[in-house]
Amino acid sequence: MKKDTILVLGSGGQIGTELITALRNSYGTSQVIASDIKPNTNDTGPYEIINVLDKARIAEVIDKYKVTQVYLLAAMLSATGEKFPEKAWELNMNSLFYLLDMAREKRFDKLYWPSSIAVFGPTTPRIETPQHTITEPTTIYGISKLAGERLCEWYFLKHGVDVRSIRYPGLISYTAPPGGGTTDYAVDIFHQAIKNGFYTSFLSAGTRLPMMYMPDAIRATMEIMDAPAENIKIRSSYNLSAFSFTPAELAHEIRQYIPDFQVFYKPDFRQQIADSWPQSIDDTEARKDWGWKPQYTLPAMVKDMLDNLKKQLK
Ligand code: AKB
Repeated sequence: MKKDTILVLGSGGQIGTELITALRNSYGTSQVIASDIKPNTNDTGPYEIINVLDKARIAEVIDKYKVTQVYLLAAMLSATGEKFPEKAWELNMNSLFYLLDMAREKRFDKLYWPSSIAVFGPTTPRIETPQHTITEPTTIYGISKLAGERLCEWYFLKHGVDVRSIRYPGLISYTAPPGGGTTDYAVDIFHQAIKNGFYTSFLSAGTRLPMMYMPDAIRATMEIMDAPAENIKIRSSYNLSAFSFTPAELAHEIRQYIPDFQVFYKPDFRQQIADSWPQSIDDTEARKDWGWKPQYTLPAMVKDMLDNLKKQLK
């Protein structure tokens, strides 16, 4: 078992649910403290109710368990953020400020904070988007992630804070549902395919976006945190890539298992957000610096999603 005591803030979300299990397998259940804003009676290890906007409460829990690493996963995503811009800004920025400050005060050693492909915008090159390129996001979520990236780098350069980050693409998983993102269709489509045999997509048939299966995202997250500090050359956030697809291509793959599956297209406000994001990502730097390599292809992901969801829904 590895050493370290880890606090995961926002552990009840799409990433947190699976990250907690993976971290507890590596570090031991008692070493990984799950936390979210609501009680969770299903959690099998240490659990604390924490609102990430309550700095004193975060500090209290860090001190109580002598936490050495923090994963700050609580955030408001792109689609919900457009509806509640002030709340999104407050939640996404203040929580990060608090944690970076506590890391600067040496309350704990290492911080993980997720960024997103949402830092890119309509003026960014959309194919094989490079690590260093134009970043002019047009969503509040994207603006908060870009500001967050700049803050992370500033705290590293000025104060030596060991903060590490990945720009996640859309994440696909069968355990916990995503909450309020533009890429959420790529999870919901599986549930509806199995339950009803049809799905109405809020993105158009040809909208290509970068995506990743959750086991790869969890592995990437743990690998970047495990890498020697000197290998982490980028202290804003790393591009990360697995595969890209459109709703029509995903539906085609699902039809290999559910031949009568039908998809209807009714784009809404999320179409504009998707149109401002890259279609594919160049993740050379992550591969070079800390050995990132995705394992799941689109067909492998679709098979695994359907196998697991069918078992679950039974
Ligand atoms: C969203 O759609 O908002 C997120 C993301 C790409 O960061 N899944």
